[in-house]
Amino acid sequence: MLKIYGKVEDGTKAEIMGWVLSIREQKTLAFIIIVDNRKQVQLVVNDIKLLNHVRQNAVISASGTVKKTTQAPGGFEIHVNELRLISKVKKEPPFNIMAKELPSIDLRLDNRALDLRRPYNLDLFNIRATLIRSMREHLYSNGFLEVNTPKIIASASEGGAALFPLMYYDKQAFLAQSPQLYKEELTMPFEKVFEIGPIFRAEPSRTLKHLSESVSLDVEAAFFTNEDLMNLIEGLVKDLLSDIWESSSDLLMRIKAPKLNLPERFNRFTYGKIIDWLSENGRKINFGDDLGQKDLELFGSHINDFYFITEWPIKLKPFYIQPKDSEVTLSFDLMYRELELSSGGERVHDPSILRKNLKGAGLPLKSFRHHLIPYYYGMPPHGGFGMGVERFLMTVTGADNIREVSLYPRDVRRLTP
Ligand code: AMO
Repeated sequence: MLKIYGKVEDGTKAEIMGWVLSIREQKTLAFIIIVDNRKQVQLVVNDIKLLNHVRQNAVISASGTVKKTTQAPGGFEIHVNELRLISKVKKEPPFNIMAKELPSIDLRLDNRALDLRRPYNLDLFNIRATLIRSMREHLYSNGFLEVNTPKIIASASEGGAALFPLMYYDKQAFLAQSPQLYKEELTMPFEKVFEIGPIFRAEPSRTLKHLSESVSLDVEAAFFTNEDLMNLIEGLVKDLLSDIWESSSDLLMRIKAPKLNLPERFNRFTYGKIIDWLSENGRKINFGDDLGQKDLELFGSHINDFYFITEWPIKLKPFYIQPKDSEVTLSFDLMYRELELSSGGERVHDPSILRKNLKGAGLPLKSFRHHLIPYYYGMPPHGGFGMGVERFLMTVTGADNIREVSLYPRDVRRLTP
């Protein structure tokens, strides 16, 4: 908490409370960097006796006068005449939050609140907040309604993907793997909806890009074609990048975020074209087989920016995706190099086709009884996509492990803190 009693100019009185990030002692004076509401402020202590038990991580309050200087973060420092220790450091911390060499990710995640105090993380999670705000603003300004759908559900929304079961009173329930079915239904009353919320995936894989609990931006719109959806997400990505670089370029530079290649128009490659290219480049894939990590790395490094993979085979897509013909679907994945950021497409809105697809996927019709109801009462043609917030943040910040961009990551091994 910082209070400056007047303009930021030499001699103005100021008070501050915050966390000590670092102390640099010289013979007769000391410089303290204090974190105030996620920003760094420099204190100059001319009487080092005032320091007493003050050390890194302690909470202090100080009062003094402002002095403008280009040497300090924010362009000013506070020359302290009173300093008070509010909360002492009571134990040796497991790592130094200012150390150049990072401790292991496990040690940092075990002590996450302390780790989040590292300047890198303060910047990163400020960028995340800006990103989320910008997602909201973009969708609100395009006429979308923000919604929240249940996270405790009675049956799989995607089929296939593994679910976390739980007991709901005396019944079996699951954590929602996606708001898919709800967002589709909501296009009937509301036409265009979006949700930013958690998705739960019982992912047995221990990879650098999968979490068991992730945050997803889910968008769904009546009357949008596959092409409309790709244009929407392309515009969204461009707006998000320009918003965060406009409002947070200093933070992005400090964390050494990469300058992303942003093409005029994102290329669209059909799945068929990609498997042809891969087979010409030494990786044989049969039509209908999924693209693996190695395939995406090879193709992604060749493209080197944002692009879409379209027309996925019917057999690789869930029951709700609209077929284009007897083999492929009206679907897309948005990629940045080898990383999948989003997937989506047009949906089936004819209840008889949906019933047929559910049966074909081996899913019990009984479990989808409620979901099928709106399809008989004016379900519009519709489509949408889901975009992983952490995946997008990895791309923006250059983080190579998805755990770095989640406040409290959950994976096969980690359920705490
Ligand atoms: P999908 O399962 O492809 O599609 O997920 C959409 C996007 O969510 C992110 N994502 C994940 N991120 C981190 N860890 C995970 N375990 C994880 N799983 C998914 C990815 C992915 O592209 N219902 C459809 C979307 C739609 O069609 O609207 C769906 O969930 O960035």
